[in-house]
Amino acid sequence: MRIVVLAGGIGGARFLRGLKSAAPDADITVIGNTGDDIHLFGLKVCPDLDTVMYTLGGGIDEEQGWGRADETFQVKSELAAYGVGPEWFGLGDRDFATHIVRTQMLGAGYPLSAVTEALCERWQPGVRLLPMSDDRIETHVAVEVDGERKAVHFQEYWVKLRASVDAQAVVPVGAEQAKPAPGVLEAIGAADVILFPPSNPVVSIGTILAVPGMREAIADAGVPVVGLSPIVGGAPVRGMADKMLAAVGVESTAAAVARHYGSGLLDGWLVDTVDAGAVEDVESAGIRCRAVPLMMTGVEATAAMAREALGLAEEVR
Ligand code: GDP
Ligand code: FO1
Ligand code: CA
Repeated sequence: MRIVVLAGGIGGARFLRGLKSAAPDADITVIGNTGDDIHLFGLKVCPDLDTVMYTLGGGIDEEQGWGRADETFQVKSELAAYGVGPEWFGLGDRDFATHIVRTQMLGAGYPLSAVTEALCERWQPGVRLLPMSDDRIETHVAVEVDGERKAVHFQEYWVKLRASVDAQAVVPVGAEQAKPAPGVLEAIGAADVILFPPSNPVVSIGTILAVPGMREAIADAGVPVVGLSPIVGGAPVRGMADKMLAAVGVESTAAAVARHYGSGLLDGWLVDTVDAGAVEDVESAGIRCRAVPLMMTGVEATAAMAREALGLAEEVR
C-alpha cells in the first residue's frame, strides 16, 4: 500500500511513528512542511523536516519533541560571547552539524529535496521524506506589538514571542511562486490513501496546501483522504494552533477544522472520543467521521490511531 502523509513537526512525526508500526509493509511518502524554515548564522534550518527525520531515525529529544537527544549548547554560548544572536532560538551542537551539511550542499547547488535525501541516508527514517518544495517559502505572522503592526517570522512569533500576542494574519511568503518538489505530485498521483496527521492545520498542513498544484493533485488523486484532529476538547494538545486558526477565522474545535479543510479535500475525519458530539456536525458537512482515542501517548496508542485512519479510508473508498 502506498501512503502519502502531509506532515508538520512533532504531531506529524509522532503520528508517522505509529503509522510505521501499524503498516510495516506500507510504502510511505512524507510531504514535509518547509514554511517554518529559517536562516540563522548563515545556516538553513528546517525544523519540521528535521523533527520527522530525527524522530523516525531515533535521534530526537523525546521529551521536548524537537532537537537532538543528549544535546549540548557550546556553539550557541560561544556565539553569544561574541554578541552574535539570536539567543532566543536554541540551536544545539549536534543539531548544528545537520544545518552545516545542509547549507554546504545547498551552496554547492543541490536542491533541498536532494539534500534531505542525503541527510536521510544517515537517519534511515523508513519513509521517503520530501520537502513540499525546493523553493524558499517562509511563514510570516502579522502581529501588533506596542501599537505597531508588523510581520514577524513564524519562529519569532512562536519561539520568541511564545504566541503571547494574537496573530492577525498568517502568510506563507513565497508560496505563490513555488513549485512542488520533484516527486511530490508523482507520489500523490500514485497514492492508495492520503493522510493528514494531527498536524497544525494552518502553519503545517495549510502551508503545504498553499503550494500551487498541491490541493488539486490531492483532490484529483481520486483516493481516500483522511485526517486526524489536532484539536481535542476545544484546544490544541500542544502548540499554538488555536492562535493560528483564529487568524484564519476558524474556531478551535475538531469540527471547525474539518469544515475548514472541507469535503472537497477530506473524505474522512477522526475526532477524539471527548469530541464524540462533533461527529454529526462533521458528517453534515459531507465528511465521514468517527470518534476514537487520539492522544499519542505512546507508539501503540498512536498505531491504533493510524489503524483507525486506514480503516476509515477503506470505508470511504
Ligand atoms: P509542529 O510543527 O511541531 O508544531 O507539529 P505539527 O504541526 O506536526 O503538529 C502540531 C499539532 O499536533 C498541534 O496542533 C497539536 O495539537 C497536535 N498534537 C500534538 N500531540 C497530539 C496528540 O497526542 N494528539 C492529537 N490529536 N494531536 C496532537
Ligand atoms: N522550539 C522552541 O520552542 N524553542 C527553540 O529554541 C527551538 C529551537 C529549535 C531548533 C531546531 C529545530 O529543528 C526546532 C526548534 N524548535 C524550537 C522547534 C520549532 O521551532 C517548532 O516546534 C516548530 O517549528 C513549530 O511548528
Ligand atoms: Ca512546525
